[in-house]
Amino acid sequence: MFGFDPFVDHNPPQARCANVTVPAASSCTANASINDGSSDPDAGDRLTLTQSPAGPYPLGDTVVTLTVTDRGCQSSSCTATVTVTPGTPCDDGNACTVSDTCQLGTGCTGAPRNCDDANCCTVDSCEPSSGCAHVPNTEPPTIVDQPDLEGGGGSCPGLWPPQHGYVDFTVADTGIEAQAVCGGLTYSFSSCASSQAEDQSGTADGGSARDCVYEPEALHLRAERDGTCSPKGRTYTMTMIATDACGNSTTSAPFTACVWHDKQHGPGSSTGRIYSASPGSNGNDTRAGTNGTYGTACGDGCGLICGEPGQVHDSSDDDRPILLLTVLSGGGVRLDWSTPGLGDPYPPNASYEIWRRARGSGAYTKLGEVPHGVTTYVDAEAVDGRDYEWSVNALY
Ligand SMILES: [Ca+2]
Ligand SMILES: [Ca+2]
Ligand SMILES: [Ca+2]
Ligand SMILES: [Ca+2]
Repeated sequence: MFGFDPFVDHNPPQARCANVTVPAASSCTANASINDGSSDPDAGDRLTLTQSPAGPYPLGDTVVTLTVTDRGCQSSSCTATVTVTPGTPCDDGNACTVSDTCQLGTGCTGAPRNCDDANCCTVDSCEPSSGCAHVPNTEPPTIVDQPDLEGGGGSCPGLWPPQHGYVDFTVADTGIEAQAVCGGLTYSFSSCASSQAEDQSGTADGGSARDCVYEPEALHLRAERDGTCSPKGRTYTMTMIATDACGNSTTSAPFTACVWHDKQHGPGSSTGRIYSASPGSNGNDTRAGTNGTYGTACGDGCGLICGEPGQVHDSSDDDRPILLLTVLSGGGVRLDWSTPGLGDPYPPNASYEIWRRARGSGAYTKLGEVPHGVTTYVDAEAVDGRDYEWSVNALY
């Protein structure tokens, strides 16, 4: 039952070391033994080997001491260098680096990941935890040259004469220009609004519909206005859209074109470019496309939007009286008159007679008089749906 070991320790062990070079493991460290045949002269002795520092060892050189201890607790030691070499593939835990290897000084590192998906319409980035990310590029185009129809440099482009014909415009006529990161820009007409009604019965808008029509690449404006809105002309207000290769779009600033109210006295050349219009048919002449939107009354005409009210006549007509007709919601028509070139009221001390006739019927009928200083009159007897002409005479 009892074992007996006759061993007697006579001699200390003999430690023997050698430098070793080992490649790094994927952890970028390595275990290594510097023992080079350490021994003990005593037959039957057993040796315990201890390295300090213990492994695993980092990249590069580490000086290590080997201590050899025998059964009698006698020991000896020696010193050698452990060299752990770089270059082993590893994983740095960063999805934004690739081809990670163990490298002296920096440990496990790799080259930056290229997240460019060759698609301009995505914004590319990298998250260390998840890798490449691609989110839509939503930056809209920048309009660097807003559209307009002014052409000649004036402030109020006009359509003339007002005989119900269309003036047709292309995208190029507007001069619109935009910039976008991904390019691929296209331009289209996107809205058209008339300041006046589309087809107001009993006035000079011709009984025609589709006065203000747009297609993606074309705009069609009818040279027409409501004559009873004098001195206000008609204003068409448009917008365009610039769209880039990614589908991002920007709407332009609004731009205008006008139709003078006065068929006999057209716009002056100083007010802006004049687009000549061919006579059109009231009913049959229409254009394809999306119909625009329309006002319900006279709206703000050229005189108010495109310049001063006096611009509704050219400069040679500044002494012509202006007669403004307003259809009253409760019935009847209100007349307002002025002589902007000569001062109001004019002539000095004048009073006024108001006359009316059925349109083109010959004789006028006097409706009434107003004293000096009054420049307005309500014709309560005018019947909705009929065409009339009024005359205001100065008495002095
Ligand atoms: Ca021994
Ligand atoms: Ca990596
Ligand atoms: Ca991209
Ligand atoms: Ca019309």
